[in-house]
Amino acid sequence: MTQRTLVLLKPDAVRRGLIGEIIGRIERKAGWTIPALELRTLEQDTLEAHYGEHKGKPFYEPLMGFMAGGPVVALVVEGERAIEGVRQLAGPTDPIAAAPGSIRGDFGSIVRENLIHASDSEESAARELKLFFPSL
Ligand code: RTP
Ligand code: MG
Repeated sequence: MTQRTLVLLKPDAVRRGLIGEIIGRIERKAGWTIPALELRTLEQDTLEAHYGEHKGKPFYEPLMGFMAGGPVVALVVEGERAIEGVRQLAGPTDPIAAAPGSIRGDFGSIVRENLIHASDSEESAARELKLFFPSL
């Protein structure tokens, strides 16, 4: 089942020079491709639309500040079961709970600064792909 998913390398990943390391892991998955990729600083309205499900939670405002604090790399990953697959590469939200070998487990320690976002369902992927790459 070929899927497309929206991935963001968060500002901490870009700032720390981990773009190549993280994209390399995605590229090495057999048959997966990257049909679109862009470095950009996210506007407030894009961020609000993207993380709207978390509005009102205690971590929402600091998350917005963090995500707007530097450029991100937005990319589309396409391939066999890509939605579940990128979530597996990323590991769980809390980098300390994430297993070594996962992106968050290898490089993160702070819950907010967990390096990568990946769509969590087909519905989220459709919504997020339209938000970040409307012409694709
Ligand atoms: P994401 O949406 O970024 O792919 O991450 P996720 O599904 O693993 O986690 P989610 O629950 O959707 O949370 C979104 C992002 O908010 C930050 N966060 N901070 N307690 C906290 O301080 C806290 N909880 C979540 C993280 O950056 C998380 O990835
Ligand atoms: Mg999420």
